[in-house]
Amino acid sequence: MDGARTFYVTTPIYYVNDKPHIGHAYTTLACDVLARFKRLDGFAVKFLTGTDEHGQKVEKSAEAAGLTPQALADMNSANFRELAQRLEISNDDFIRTTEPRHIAACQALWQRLVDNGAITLGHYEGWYSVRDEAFYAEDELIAGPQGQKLAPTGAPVEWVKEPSYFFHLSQWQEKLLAYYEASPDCIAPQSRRNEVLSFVKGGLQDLSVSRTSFTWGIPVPNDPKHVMYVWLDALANYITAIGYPETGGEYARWWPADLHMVGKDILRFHTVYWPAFLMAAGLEPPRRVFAHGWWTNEGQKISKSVGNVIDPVMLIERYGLDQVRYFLMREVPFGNDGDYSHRAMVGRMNSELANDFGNLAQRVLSMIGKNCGAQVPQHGEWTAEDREMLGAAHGLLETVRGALDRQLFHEALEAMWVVVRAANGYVDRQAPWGLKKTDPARMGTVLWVLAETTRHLAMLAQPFMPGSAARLLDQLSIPEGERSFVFLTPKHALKPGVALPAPQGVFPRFIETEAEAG
Ligand code: ME8
Repeated sequence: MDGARTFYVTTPIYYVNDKPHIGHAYTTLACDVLARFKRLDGFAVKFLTGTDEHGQKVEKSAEAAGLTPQALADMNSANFRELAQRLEISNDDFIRTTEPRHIAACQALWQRLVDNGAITLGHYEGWYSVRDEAFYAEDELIAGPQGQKLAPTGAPVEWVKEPSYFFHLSQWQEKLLAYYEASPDCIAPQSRRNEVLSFVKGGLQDLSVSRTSFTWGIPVPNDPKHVMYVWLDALANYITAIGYPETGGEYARWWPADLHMVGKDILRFHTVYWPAFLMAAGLEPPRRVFAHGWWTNEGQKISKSVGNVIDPVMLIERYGLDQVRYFLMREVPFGNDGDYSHRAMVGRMNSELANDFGNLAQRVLSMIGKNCGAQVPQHGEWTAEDREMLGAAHGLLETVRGALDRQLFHEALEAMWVVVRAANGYVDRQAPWGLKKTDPARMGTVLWVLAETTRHLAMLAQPFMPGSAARLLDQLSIPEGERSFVFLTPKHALKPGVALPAPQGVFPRFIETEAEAG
């Protein structure tokens, strides 16, 4: 793949104080769809995920659980790795911030920032939220129900007073604004970009980047009483994984990252702090950060105290992996908040997967099985309607590519379902079952058009629903080596006469039990 265009995509690294939930699954899945799409589209891809293991939050959770921070990190990091496997995530690396490679990279980055005069020793006095692992200014705080001060996220805050190293963020305002200006696509969606711009235009304060009141972190080089601020440590994972402090080889190949996918709550860290750290170290800022929205559960905010946390493994067991992958990517315009509900899940699963796509494939493949000797049929001249159907299928790659380059997963899927619905309409109008006796040659042409349309749909479904798409492609006898998108051309269309295996349904319906329907 040398010389191929590259695509480097990252998930946030997840805090090990918590079990994986739907939010983690969502971010990782979105990156997986992009990584798979780009690989099939001829890119060399690096897809990174992992766990964020240092900081006061993890230290406190470990204490509460009666474990050492390392033991807690080992246990929960394994849970995240396992979730990635359950979701069939195609990540190329899994980074842990307690790994020696990361500690070395972080310390090198720190040293570079010190050498460049971007970090100096001072004294911090101000508000800190352990839950958010973030510092807040007095005027950002809100009043809690008992009048207590809270972070704008609702998290508790405490007053911190200790010696600290500072990163001179205040000096980066103009350069950050110039970076946003020069790369209009570096923050998406647009509303998030506006949020960041107005935050930076409002002025930036220097950032405390070390702590002395606890020890679970990466020691500051030459001053081990201090551990690095967990966000400086965490953000650096994106360059550790490509070999920093080496800046040739792998680093040069992948950096700047094409996309950091994040949730809306961690936008500021990725679009203000991170590019400033990088520029101060003489490195390039990322190409793009996309902030997605948050899920609620049956209309309610998800929270541990309410007890409505959604376990992605439970969803997979109940509805099926590809059904869950499809739902999460289709239900909500990517970037917006969205609501998970059993009804919505079953609705998508039964109407769009089982009825629309599943039925199309099943009808076409079983008619071919019964009436065409279980072989790809011969086709004759195209009618205008045939051409229109095939044209819609051929146009799909470009539409889906355009949508995914803007991370609009829902638009990509909607474009595919426009073709699914058009194909179902075409079957109904052409009624190939009636042609068997009257015009078998025409029946062959109609079924060929439908099978070729199904091939396009199944190929493009691969990034979203890898298992189901593979089963469909198997049923169309598409060899494994002919499933990348260069094969989505008329030249590589289905060859008449190729034997097809017995068709099998790919998208089962969800049957409600009485209790569930109740
Ligand atoms: O923030 N819906 O880790 P994290 C959608 N370690 N997304 C949700 C969600 C929900 N209900 N709840 C959480 C961290 N998320 C840091 C990242 S990166 C250098 C360091 C998302 O485990 C949230 O938006 O708290 C975030 O993107 C992700 O889960 C990880 O959260």
